[in-house]
Amino acid sequence: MKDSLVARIVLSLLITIIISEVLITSVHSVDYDDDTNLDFAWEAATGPVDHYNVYASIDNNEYVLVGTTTTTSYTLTGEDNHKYRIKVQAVDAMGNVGPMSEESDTVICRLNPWDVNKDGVVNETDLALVLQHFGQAVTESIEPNPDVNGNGIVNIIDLIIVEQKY
Ligand SMILES: [Ca+2]
Ligand SMILES: [Ca+2]
Ligand SMILES: [Ca+2]
Repeated sequence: MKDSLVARIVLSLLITIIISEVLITSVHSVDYDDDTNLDFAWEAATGPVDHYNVYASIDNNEYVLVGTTTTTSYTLTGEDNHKYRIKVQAVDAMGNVGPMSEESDTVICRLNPWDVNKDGVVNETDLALVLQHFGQAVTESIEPNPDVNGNGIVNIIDLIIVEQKY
């Protein structure tokens, strides 16, 4: 009985003092990225952190360990039209692992989002797709996606972006 009490006290010390939970802060103001470098950042855990384990979920699949870092940021390499989220865990030099963080915001990798129908050219077809959905909310990752700037609504801004890339 005594032994297990000691073990429990040591364990709770590990959790509360050595490593705190990591608070994720996404560096994206919008939830899509138009290149393949998807940058994630988080606040440093308190305690003697040696490194962080970074887990990623692609398209809502289960989280997989993708790498470790000694800094408080990580860059995932995205692929076009896939969704990415991460979770992070702090680890100390003894290998004690802190609690898993909350999920980050979802970042959608969308290369050339102004080419709405993804045929390699920006032309009247893309403009027409934006106009067809003008004023509509876009909450899901749909294809083709007329919400060019990824802010959840199809409006004049999306039209302007397509016209600029025409
Ligand atoms: Ca980027
Ligand atoms: Ca097009
Ligand atoms: Ca929009």
